[in-house]
Amino acid sequence: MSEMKEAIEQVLSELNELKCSTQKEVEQARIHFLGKKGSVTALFDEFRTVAPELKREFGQRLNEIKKIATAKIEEMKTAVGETSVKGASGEDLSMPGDAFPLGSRHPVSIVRQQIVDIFRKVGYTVAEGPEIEDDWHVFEALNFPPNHPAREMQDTFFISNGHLNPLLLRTHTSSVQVRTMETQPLPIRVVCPGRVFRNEAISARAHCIFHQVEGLYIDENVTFADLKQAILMFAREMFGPDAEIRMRPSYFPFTEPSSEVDVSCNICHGKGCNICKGTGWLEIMGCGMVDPNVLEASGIDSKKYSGFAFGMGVERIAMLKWQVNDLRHYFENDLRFLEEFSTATEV
Ligand code: 2NM
Repeated sequence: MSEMKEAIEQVLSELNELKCSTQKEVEQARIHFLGKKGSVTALFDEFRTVAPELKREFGQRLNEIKKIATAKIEEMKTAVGETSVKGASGEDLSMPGDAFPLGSRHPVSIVRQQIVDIFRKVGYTVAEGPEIEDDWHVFEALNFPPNHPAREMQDTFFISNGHLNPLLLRTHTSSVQVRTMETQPLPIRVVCPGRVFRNEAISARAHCIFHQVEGLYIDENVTFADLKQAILMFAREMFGPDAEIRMRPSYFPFTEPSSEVDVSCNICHGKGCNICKGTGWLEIMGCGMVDPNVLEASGIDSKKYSGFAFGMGVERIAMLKWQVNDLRHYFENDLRFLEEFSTATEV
């Protein structure tokens, strides 16, 4: 029976030295000791040949060994983390998954949201409308004369022609503001973000699709001073508290007077750089007092009410913010460009 004793000692010392660092090793150890052909199982097989008078002693010893082996395996399982869940082909379903790379917001989307949020904070609501519009909402109601060049085929994408009120792709989101004036009660404070379409040759500075945010404020006694203050507020929220604005006279069919707005260059702070072409100023938007003809066309009494409106290109604001030098970057979806904005934390 000395062989049996030796075998027992051998198994005990192996159990003593057992160390596992993975689930797989624990399972291999379990098979090694307690599996059908395991060493502990083998001792029980051998037990059958033990002389009757020794059965009691060996029996107790073997039961002890089995207990020790089982406890040791359990201990190892806990030590390496017993959370494994096996899939159909044995893979560990509890393993953490591969990190899925998150995309980032498109710069146009980030800036459009920023612009809208600046005006929402001071009480403007957001309105959206159709991209396919009719002549009335894009031109007629906005005081465009019948022969205005913007109405020509080469500037506007027409969908149906030859009607009194043809369908076309909107060239500005002012059409949404016309719809707001036609349907909403006064006073009106609204911003209209959206995609607009112009039949232009694509270049670094022009694209046939771009994004606008336009704003409209109508109430009794709204003045140009209110317009100026609203735009100064916007410029400082967007470009920082030191931003200054200046207004240059301009012309739009839907506003009178009309103005172009520049913001002080946030790159060189007026010293002159190639972004502001040495002028210290960057053009950011157009604006003006809504022409009484526009109010009347939407059924608003221009004797009682007045208002201001403004419009800006989202791509242009984003270009100034991030010094993007070519509009086409916004539409090419080159990941090397888009990933530049993955750390732009602004909503
Ligand atoms: C601009 C510039 C100036 C404008 C006018 C209107 C409306 F509908 F009230 F007449 N909406 N937007 C406007 C005025 C837009 O964009 C450069």
